[in-house]
Amino acid sequence: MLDKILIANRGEIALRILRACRELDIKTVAVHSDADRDLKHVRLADESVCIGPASSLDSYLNVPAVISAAEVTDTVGIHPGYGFLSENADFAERVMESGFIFIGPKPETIRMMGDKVAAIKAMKAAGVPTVPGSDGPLDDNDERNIKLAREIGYPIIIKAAGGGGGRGMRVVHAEASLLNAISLTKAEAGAAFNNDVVYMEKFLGNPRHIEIQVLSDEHGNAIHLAERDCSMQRRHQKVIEEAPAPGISEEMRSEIGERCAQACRDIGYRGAGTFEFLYEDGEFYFIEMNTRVQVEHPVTEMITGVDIVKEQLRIASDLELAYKQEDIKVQGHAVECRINAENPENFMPSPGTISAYHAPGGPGVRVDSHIYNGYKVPPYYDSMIGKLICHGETRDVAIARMRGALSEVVIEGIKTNIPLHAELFRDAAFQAGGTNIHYLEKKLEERQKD
Ligand code: MV4
Repeated sequence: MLDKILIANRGEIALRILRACRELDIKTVAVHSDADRDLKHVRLADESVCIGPASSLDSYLNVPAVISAAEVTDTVGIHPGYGFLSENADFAERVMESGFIFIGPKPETIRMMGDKVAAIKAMKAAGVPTVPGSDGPLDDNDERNIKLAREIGYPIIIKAAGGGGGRGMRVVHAEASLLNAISLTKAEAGAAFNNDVVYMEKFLGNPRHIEIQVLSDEHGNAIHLAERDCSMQRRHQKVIEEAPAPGISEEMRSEIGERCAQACRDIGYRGAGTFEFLYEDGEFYFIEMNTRVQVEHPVTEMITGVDIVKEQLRIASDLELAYKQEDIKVQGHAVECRINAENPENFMPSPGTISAYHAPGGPGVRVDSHIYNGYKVPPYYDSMIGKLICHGETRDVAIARMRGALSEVVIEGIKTNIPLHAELFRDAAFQAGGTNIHYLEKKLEERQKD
């Protein structure tokens, strides 16, 4: 097992990684910005290094500063968490070249998945179902693009190969606007991602966002940990996640899950990963792969009993997965609320000092958060200050526990989105299950009118 790792992140995920290390007897190095000296995981880590000023560009995204901190502390591995440098192939490469273990996939895998055209091509070749589309970059042959769009059938969507997560996309409803949409998306993509490659897909009007968690080791073992439904979102920011996804049968789960696991074996995937799908009319369509641990990993942990971060550390230590596919059984249901320091009415960030904090508890209640009484939420980073996760034997029990937990939690001194969560957990459509990616934005629009 790795002897010592550097946690190249902050907040709740840095604390989550530290907790996994403690269980595995791995020493920890926390790196932090000037603004993050008082983070909980910095206090708990064996060692800590300040790597720069508050601005994340100069600290958490500063590759030489992170590598230097690893060098001075004699670190063996580097865990990037999510966000920041986690899906930066050049960083993963620099980590390896400097003699450290990158706790994640190989740089070439990260690079391939960052190129959405290459990712779709590889996954389609590996038997993962994809969205009908161009199956490659669009060229500048107007006639061919017009013909392709007719064959796919409108509406279609033009996406940037360098985009992802909702950046660099344009929906086209009719042929009259096709060529203009292609040029515009190409120009924007060139400016934003320094890569003007675009591709075409059938546009799905009312899909759900369902993703499959996978783990793959360096000994040819790959398993899936069922799916999560992340459809409750606003402006590409997930608000509530759950596992399993409502209405997905055990047969569908093993069919799509095994295809993802096989794709991992085919491409020699290493570590934890997520296959993102759109799900509409009973069909899965692959859109992107995430090569990191995700914010919403706890709902999967709650229904499978697998500690995903511990498995990442085992895989990076060249050990075999601790589980075979037949060991994985979906047990009950889990829901997660992302708690943000923001105004619940207008979603504006609300940094400041937490003047009172009482965490919820009870059966099936998990809190993944770095906050404490007196903690000052800085204005420089993402506004998520923690996650509340509830598990139960059934979805209804998990939801009832979440309602209780939301009513129990006290966070004073800053505004949070807890009132929004309380409203959603009383929402009839959410309670019924299976709402699509547009549900929350439509509901908020309706609320504006009233
Ligand atoms: C789509 C789509 C409909 N049809 N692709 C947005 C984020 C990026 N990961 C992919 N996205 C979408 N791709 C086709 N062919 C609709 C979206 C989309 C979306 C997807 C997942 C979660 C939220 C979303 C919100 C708006 C649009």
